[in-house]
Amino acid sequence: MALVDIQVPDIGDFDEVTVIELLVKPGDSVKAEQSLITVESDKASMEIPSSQAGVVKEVRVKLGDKVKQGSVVLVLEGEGAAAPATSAAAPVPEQNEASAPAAPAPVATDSVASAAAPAAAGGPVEVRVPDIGDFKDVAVIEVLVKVGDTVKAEQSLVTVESDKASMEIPSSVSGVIRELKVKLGDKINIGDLLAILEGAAAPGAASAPAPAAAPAAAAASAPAASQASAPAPGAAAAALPAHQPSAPSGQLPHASPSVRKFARELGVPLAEVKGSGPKGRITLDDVQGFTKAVMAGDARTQAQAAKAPASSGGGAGLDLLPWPKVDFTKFGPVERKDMSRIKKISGANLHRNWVMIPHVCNHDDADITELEAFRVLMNKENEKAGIKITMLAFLIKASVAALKKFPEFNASLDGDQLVLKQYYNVAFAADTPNGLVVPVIKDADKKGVVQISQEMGELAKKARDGKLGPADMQGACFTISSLGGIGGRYFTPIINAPEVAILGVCKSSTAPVWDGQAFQPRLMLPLSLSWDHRVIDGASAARFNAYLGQILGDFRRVLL
Ligand code: CAO
Repeated sequence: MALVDIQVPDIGDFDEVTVIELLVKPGDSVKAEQSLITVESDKASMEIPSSQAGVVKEVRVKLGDKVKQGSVVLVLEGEGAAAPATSAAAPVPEQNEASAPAAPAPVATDSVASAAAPAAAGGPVEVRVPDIGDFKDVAVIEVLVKVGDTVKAEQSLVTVESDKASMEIPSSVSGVIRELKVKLGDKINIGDLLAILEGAAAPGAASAPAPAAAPAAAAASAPAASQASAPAPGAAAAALPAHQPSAPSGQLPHASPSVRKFARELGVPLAEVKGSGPKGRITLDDVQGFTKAVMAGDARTQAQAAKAPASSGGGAGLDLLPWPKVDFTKFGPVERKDMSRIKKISGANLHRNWVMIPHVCNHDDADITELEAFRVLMNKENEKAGIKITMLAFLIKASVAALKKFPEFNASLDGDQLVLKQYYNVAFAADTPNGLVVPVIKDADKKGVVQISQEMGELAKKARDGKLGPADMQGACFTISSLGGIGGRYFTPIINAPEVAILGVCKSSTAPVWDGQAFQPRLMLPLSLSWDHRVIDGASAARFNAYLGQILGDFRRVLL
């Protein structure tokens, strides 16, 4: 197998950039397009991917190194067709072109600064997105200024991010922001209007050719963040932080695209994470450390701790007491164990959902005497087929009928809008040795109870074996958490945001039920429905539960 030098591809107008993260080490197998290192200039960071698959033999750069187009990043023992070893001086070979970041070549600061419509001195000036290389439809992930702010030329206005790179877009002129034309989550392209400034001098950069190199001093012009780091569009509800963003820290969250993405997945507000990297850059470890602290109940981060005391009663923060710190060894022997990855992630999500959604829970009982008898009979008749029809499969089918009748339960909140889904994907909580996971039965409305039982069995096995992929756990409209096989009477399940309701089910038991003349022994299934009171009213929830009970009491109603 040939050894191949993987070089820094064409990174546009950047002259030299600093290596801020090494994402692989010798011995690692990498895929084509997998990111190898993260580099950073004053205004942009980007990941440099591998041009081909192979095994890393030698990493030729270290943290803090300056690299430029043609610098050798690492030596790879390539898979498949051998590629000639290349030197930095040779023209970038074809296979290395593929290693240009998916959104390559953010342009240098100075050429960025030239994108303002010239205007009379002091009059309104339009600041537009400059030439940002091959970036298209990049998402605004931070808005760094607000209307009324006075900005200097070169001061960053927004941060945008693609898969592999993030960069700040500075103002081309100084002045006061009169109108902001972009908001978080907007997708922007070259030429789009960012802001209108007034009191602005005619842009100097427009009249003079931009110097070639990005001045190092521009870093000093990065403004204090005026907003906490915010979740990406689409992930809006899912990625909201577990606790309220704190007051501005006065520090722009400084992190590479992969760290930002990781933080968004966990719902970690970057503005509240203290960076331990060079120049206060936030690393993956910092994000993990923050999550651990939140999990341990130490939700008052440095930034929050600096806020007004609890007695201020502003209502914005939770103003909780710090988590008690106890030396348990004083009372007896203890063992410390790291939380599993699943527990850490699901814990952070559950905490956010619990804190942010106004939950209300209704309890009811469904008479499943006939349904259980039918299920047992079906399983007996189909013993040979090897598929066990479960009560949970009937519950999924019954839930679909209820979701159809009460569409606001099959919805998500997006700002002031309700997104009403016209598909019926139902998730179920599955207990695994490593923690709770929530696989999804897709299009449950189009499937019969037998097929649902079969798919559930397969998904539950995958869950226990730790083999569920992201696709298995995405797209749910509604979740059922069944503790029926274990026990208990009722509980209050936490809504799986951005869904708006969840059904908890406990163990059925035979109870005396009055039929108008006498008590009859009936098999009763306890139902606990938690719902988001921002979307659902109490009366609807009671109707939903009652309807569910009617269906479970007589499944023929599903046909109506
Ligand atoms: N009442 C009485 N018995 C019930 C029941 C109910 N509501 N639901 C299931 N059972 C019985 C089943 O009939 C089965 O009995 P048999 O073996 O005699 O047939 C037994 O309990 C075990 O059922 P199961 O667990 O195999 O199947 P399931 O469909 O009930 O559940 C799954 C599958 C994946 C949901 C379950 O294994 C699981 O992980 N449950 C835990 C979910 C959880 O942790 N929720 C909490 C989330 S909040 O922290």
